[in-house]
Amino acid sequence: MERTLVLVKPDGVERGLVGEIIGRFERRGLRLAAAELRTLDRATAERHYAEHVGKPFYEGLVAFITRGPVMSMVLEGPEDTWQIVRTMMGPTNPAVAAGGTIRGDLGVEISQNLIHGSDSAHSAQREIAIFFPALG
Ligand code: 3AN
Repeated sequence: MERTLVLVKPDGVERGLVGEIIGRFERRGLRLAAAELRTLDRATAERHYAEHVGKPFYEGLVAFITRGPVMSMVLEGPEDTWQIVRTMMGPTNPAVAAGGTIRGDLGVEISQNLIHGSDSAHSAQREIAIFFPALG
């Protein structure tokens, strides 16, 4: 069993897509291990996006992720569950995401790309510790 962190970002919550997105993961066979709707403070957002500090889109990214509630969750499944989730999400830029992926079916803009998923087993561990320290 392996766990990964997923966030439905503020755009997804605002558009009422939380159920649609969680439903896709559940239908695929992944299990919810934890979930909480919360508005991130700046410190948590900065911790989460530490690898992007200094990039041109960093300030916009922090403003976006803190503008309203995110649905944070831990999903559980087989080995490399983080990879299953990433494949279902589609690439970072929804404009080039294939149909059948979450971003390809539901989004069009990179700055409003609906969802975050950990990009490795190591990132999953780090991010779960930020959002759900009790699971660590
Ligand atoms: P992903 O969310 O697919 O893991 P990352 O980790 O490379 O992508 O980027 C984190 C977030 O930063 C993305 N979800 C997106 O919102 C934003 N982002 C990444 N690259 C760009 C870019 N070139 N322009 C605007 N926003 C970006």
